Amino acid sequence: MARIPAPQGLPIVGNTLQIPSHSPVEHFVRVASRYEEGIFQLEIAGRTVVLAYDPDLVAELCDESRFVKRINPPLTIVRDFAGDGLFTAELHEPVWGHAHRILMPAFSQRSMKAYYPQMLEVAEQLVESWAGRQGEDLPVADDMTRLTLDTISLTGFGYRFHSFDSPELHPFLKAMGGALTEAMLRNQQLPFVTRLKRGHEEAYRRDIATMRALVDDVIRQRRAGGGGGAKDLLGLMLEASDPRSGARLSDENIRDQVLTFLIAGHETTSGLLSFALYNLLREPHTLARAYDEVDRLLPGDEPPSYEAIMKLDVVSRVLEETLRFWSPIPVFAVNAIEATTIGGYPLAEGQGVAVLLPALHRSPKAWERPEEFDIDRWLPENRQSHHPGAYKPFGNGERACIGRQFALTEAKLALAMVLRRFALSDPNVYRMKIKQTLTLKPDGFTLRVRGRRAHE
Ligand code: MNH
Repeated sequence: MARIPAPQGLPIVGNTLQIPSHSPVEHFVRVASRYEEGIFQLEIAGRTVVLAYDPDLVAELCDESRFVKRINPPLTIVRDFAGDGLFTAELHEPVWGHAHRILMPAFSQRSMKAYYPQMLEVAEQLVESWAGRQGEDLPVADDMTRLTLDTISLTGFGYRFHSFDSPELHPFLKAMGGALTEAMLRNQQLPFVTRLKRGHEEAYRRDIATMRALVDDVIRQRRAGGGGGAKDLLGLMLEASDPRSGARLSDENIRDQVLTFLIAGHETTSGLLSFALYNLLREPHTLARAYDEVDRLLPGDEPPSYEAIMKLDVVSRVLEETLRFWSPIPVFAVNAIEATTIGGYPLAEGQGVAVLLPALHRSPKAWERPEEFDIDRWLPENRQSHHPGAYKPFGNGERACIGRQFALTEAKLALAMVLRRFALSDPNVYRMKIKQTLTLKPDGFTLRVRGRRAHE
């Protein structure tokens, strides 16, 4: 049987010390470039971590009869604050099924149409805010975070952060960034090191308390407002029961879900939009096609209709190719249900395998000219030839992203509103620098806008 390639480590600590604590994924991608096999393993903090990025191997890992998502580090650490919300619950915990079935209807295409007026309201705030700052360096990732946080909280919970009214980001975001970064660091530490870092522990507990206090406020406001009626995420969680078992969600579980959605529902979409704007500025030809499309499908100054946004094709493909090139979630993991092999490599029962998306999404085995940003890969006639294991920005199977349509609807709308109103430029010639806090974002990326319409 084949042996999984493994870079040499040190006794006891294995490869732990070779991994830069604030950019583990960039390190993994560098290591991946050395192993054409599309799989390697590391010893990190006492655990054997297998990473795979060969599309054939990933296609096998996506077979749900053989592999299942289990809650291992770093997700066990994220569970400190997300509890048994959808993202961090075990598949076999009954509460995962209850919440999944109660919430699925809230993510149907029909629900997206129902959320659309509120999505539009927040997208208009972004555009107004930028209209007042023409010629300034705009902090892209921060403003995309304002947009996506306000969107999920307003549509999901009827709660307003008013992020565009303040030059500072909301304290919730600072607490969340701190907690996610700490989870990433702990994932690479031996437990005794974590225990030694008392200051980190205190800051971590404070950040979690800050996030929980906000969640309590969201729920309190809803209950004070009569609690009832709303068909948004919070309304469903407070009132609906699981169609299969009749079970309702406990108050504690609702808190975990609200926090899960506040985090999962904005952090990644903010990264997607930031990377999309970065790509458009690097590809003037694609940018020109996008301007052209919004001018054609969204003429005039009227707010665009939901139906018009759904017709956007170039903008859609910009997002799909952005998710290939820069996946905001760079890694997801599955575990072998039984001892097995993939491509001849042995895996013990329960062994975790992390799918390394940046390497998979640029695998020369699956993609022609993988380093080129080419939205025409996503034309219907070209899609058919895609390798079935080569593109997994939203994870896989039953545990794949529940918010995919939500993210794509929101991102299409925001990008279209920006492109219709502004010419984008990057006089500072930004060079990509990734910031990782479990998810990825372009660090320090700014752009400038000026009105495209004659009177601006
Ligand atoms: Mn989302 C799971 C990527 C937007 C809510 N999401 C996942 C997974 C990936 C992912 C990958 C699987 C993780 C794993 O296997 O461990 N999500 C994204 C990306 C975007 C995104 C790239 C935006 C772009 N996600 C959103 C939005 C929401 C959301 C928006 C909510 C409104 N995601 C979730 C939830 C899960 C999830 C909840 C967990 C689903 C489950 O396991 O039941």
